[in-house]
Amino acid sequence: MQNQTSSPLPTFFEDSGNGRKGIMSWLTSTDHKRIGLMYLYMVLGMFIVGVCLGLAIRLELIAPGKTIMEAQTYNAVFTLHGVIMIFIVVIPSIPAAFGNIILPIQLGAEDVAFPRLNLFSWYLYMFGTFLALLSLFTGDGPPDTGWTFYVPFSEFTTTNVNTAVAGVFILGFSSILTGLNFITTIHRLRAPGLGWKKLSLFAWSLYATGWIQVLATPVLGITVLLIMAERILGVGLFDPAKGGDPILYQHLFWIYSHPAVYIMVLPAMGVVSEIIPVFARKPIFGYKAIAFSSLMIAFAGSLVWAHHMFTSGMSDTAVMIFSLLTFIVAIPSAIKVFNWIATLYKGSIFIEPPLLYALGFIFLFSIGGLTGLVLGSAGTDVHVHDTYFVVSHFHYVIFGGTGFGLFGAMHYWFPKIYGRMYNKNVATTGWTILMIGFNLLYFPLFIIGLEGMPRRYYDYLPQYHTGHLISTIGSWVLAAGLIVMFANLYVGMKKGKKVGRNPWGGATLEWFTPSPPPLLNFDNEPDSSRNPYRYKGVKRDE
Ligand code: HEM
Ligand SMILES: [Cu+2]
Repeated sequence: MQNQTSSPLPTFFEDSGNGRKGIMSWLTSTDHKRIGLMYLYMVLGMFIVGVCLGLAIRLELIAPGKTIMEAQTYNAVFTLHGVIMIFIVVIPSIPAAFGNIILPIQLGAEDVAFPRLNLFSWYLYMFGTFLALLSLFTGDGPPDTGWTFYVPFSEFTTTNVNTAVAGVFILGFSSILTGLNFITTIHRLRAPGLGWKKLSLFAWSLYATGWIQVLATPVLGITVLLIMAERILGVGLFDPAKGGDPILYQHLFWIYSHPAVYIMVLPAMGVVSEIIPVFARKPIFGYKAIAFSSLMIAFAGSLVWAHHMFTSGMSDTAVMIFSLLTFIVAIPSAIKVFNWIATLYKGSIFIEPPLLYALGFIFLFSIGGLTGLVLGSAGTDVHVHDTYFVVSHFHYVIFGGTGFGLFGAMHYWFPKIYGRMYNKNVATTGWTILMIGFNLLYFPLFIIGLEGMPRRYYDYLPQYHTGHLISTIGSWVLAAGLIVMFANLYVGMKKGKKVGRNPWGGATLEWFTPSPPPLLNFDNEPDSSRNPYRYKGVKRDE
């Protein structure tokens, strides 16, 4: 991975800053770029595991009755798929990987505020992942509760819930510390002249995300500890048989897990806000509105958790209030979408793979967001709650949203990180296959969901067969798209054409340093007082 650059300084691949060589130079590195890459590779590796589990679920559902696995195995497979995708893949994906790699450079800083804590967070992440995977092979077999660990079932299932929730607890710590590190970095390490109004929108999105990570994640940590207290010590908190309250569990769980969807999606929105103006060659429309809407989403998103509980038997007043509040979160999300479209309007658009992913995000996330209103409206939610409509909705939001945001970030910052360019035609082909596969896979699920197909079921009535069949075929198309995308990036990393500092003509600070950047990020003082979205005079060097 060595590269020449126009700079006399060695790249961060060549100079680890700790005097060590080989794998140890990575495992002991406090360089934010190396830590970010270690997150990225782990996240992508675990993503592939999660995708294989998803493909297994789809294969089982290709026809009614048993196809490839037993019912109990099925329960374990969808639980693991959910746990891996949510806690190990999507939550750390953009912030821990690209936040780490890009944020300090965009701020004109040499590293994050607490580099050693940053490395420690990565080890916590590895340890939490290890525990979650360990739950597969120890005790009474893998957990079968679904990623939500709902009580009272999670209290008396004999499967290995304890190890899995211990893993989630540790993963939570990693996320909190990363959030804390980013908040401090943004407050303290901005280069002179880089005021809040010159902050990149990606940095704004990480700032808003950081606050959710710090404030909401502890609630999840305590909640899963309480599950363990109940399972191991027999304390009666949630189990009605012991005088506990299962609805209390649902409240505590969703007080974290709804804001967590914004931990997942805000950074992706930040990526999209970076990509759109660069490829439209136009200053971002509504900079302040986009920055402020991130904070508004973080705030308002913390008040809507009980929209997951409309059918749980809570009071009608609570149902109405949470339904209303949910509609309010739609406003800042829509503000962003309108501003992106307005940025594209009359721009001199050049279509390249990062832009395709950003457009894919807008398209898929809008479908996910609008169907979210169907779920947020208490009247309609009662009919589709716990059906495949929900499964489709959240895949459009988290996979179509965060997943495509992550792929967009990979294609956008790839030349910066490796100093090379992947094959753009193959990247476009991969994107096209992914878009077709994605919609084939998930759109039919809206329809069978509306018709009443419940989620988390192993078997189904024959009337749902066509929808399931199309969806399973779609999962193969999607997998093919992923293979094309990953293979292309891998080849590009090894053999791609070398690029200079600024292959897209971006105006945020990372584009003014060599590709790959040197250890301390810059070879000469960057102009940190420049407007990050002003493209006049910014040359695109190919
Ligand atoms: C090839 C890709 C994927 C396929 C084929 C797939 C398929 C599925 C299927 C069939 C279910 C089971 C629904 C049920 O019975 O309730 C499911 C659940 C789920 N998926 Fe995926 N999925 C994929 C990717 C993703 C991604 C990228 C994410 C996260 C961003 C994700 C997150 C989840 C979650 C959280 C659940 C819920 C698990 C639970 O009910 O406990 N999936 N997926
Ligand atoms: Cu929610």
